[in-house]
Amino acid sequence: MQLRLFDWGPSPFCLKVRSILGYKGVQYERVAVLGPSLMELMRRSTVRKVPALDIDGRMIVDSTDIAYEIERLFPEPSIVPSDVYLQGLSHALEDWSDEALYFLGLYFQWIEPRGKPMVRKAFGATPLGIAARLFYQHRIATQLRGQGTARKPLPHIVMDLRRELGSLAAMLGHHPFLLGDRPYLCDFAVNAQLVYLSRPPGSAEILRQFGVLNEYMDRMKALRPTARGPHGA
Ligand SMILES: N[C@@H](CCC(=O)N[C@@H](CS)C(=O)NCC(=O)O)C(=O)O
Repeated sequence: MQLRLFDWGPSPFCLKVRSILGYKGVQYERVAVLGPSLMELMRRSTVRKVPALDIDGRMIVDSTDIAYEIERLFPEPSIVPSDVYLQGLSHALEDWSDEALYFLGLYFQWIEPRGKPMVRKAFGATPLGIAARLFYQHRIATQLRGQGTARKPLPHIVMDLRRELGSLAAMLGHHPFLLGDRPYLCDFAVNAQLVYLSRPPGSAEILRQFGVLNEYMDRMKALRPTARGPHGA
């Protein structure tokens, strides 16, 4: 089986997929999307977002769909709880991090002034990089205003982020992972957004105040592929 991941290094959704593939020990080719492969992605996906995973010529888009397809093809170690209540909870937490936590990261990366130099660096100074950055700068500002985050003053957004991180810290106070002793899909999703939030200075300084979350991120980073146990050393 041949897997090609259309990937953008800084994207939390790409990190989520890369870390699931890594945890399951799946080999794949990483295709950087900012370059010649962009045209291939545009041609083969109507969603036109990354991550997108080509599995033997079949294109799967959206990190959630990709995660479930990886789970189907490579079931061990499983990232979906067998208990249906926990399955529901894992999905809800995954969707919350993808659809709520993400917008806070996006704000601190693209709108809050201290995040902007990192965006410039990530896109680079090639004509394609500059054009893509300006295009997304406009699109993301519009998106964040429409979604509501960018209409709030900074102290309000800081309060929102503290509340989100506080709720995660409370959940992680008693268990190594969100739903207990082993990581599930929700952990890969949440951790990816935390890593994204750990980069721009504005959100990084808030995240640093939650020691439990920093330990959790270290634990997620230390996961190793294993077909035998629930999680590696
Ligand atoms: N719900 C999607 C979100 C993916 C997403 O928003 N990806 C961003 C990069 S972080 C993207 O491709 N943006 C390009 C665009 O919107 O045109 C997922 O989980 O995969």
